[in-house]
Amino acid sequence: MQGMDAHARLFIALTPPPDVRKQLAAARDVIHLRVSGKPVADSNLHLTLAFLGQTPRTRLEELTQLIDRSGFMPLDLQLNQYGFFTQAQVVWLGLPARHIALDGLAQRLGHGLRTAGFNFEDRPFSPHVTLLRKATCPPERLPQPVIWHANQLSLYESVSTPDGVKYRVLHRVLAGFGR
Ligand code: 2AM
Repeated sequence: MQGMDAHARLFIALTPPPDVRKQLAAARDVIHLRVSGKPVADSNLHLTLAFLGQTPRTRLEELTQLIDRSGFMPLDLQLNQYGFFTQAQVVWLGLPARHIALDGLAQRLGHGLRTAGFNFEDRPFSPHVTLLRKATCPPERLPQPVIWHANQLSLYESVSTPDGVKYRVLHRVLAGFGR
């Protein structure tokens, strides 16, 4: 397409339904009362399963098929673990323990991406929702846990705009409706 970059910065993530998005935003705001940092916009809240980075747009169709065939089923997540990535200066909300079905989904996606030859960075999976960027310290007190019945898996493009980064859903699959 004319004027459009041949590559897109992509990642695959769980998209919260509106009620969970509200709870995540509320948790972020409670933390932000005590910790300075840049709040992640409501519309950008997500849980990343696989990060691809710069990817040729010519491979988008292949990626949507891979996501459709990932065997995504609903996941019940209880997010009540707050943390701080010191180097990235990120305050996050995540799970208190390993979640077998979530880990399995991330593994299947990673395996599919590697097998198809995508430029997939194979870091240990550390499921989290980033709430604050450029944060200075970990949160002191924990707000209410967030219960997330996850039923939407999305392919996102990260787009830089004058108003900051925006995450655009390019493709979505609802749990149990993949191919
Ligand atoms: P973060 O929220 O902890 O920064 C879009 O940038 C999403 O991809 C974010 O969830 C971000 O994690 C994640 N991300 C960015 N770079 C990554 C990398 N190299 N490996 C894994 N995830 C990454």
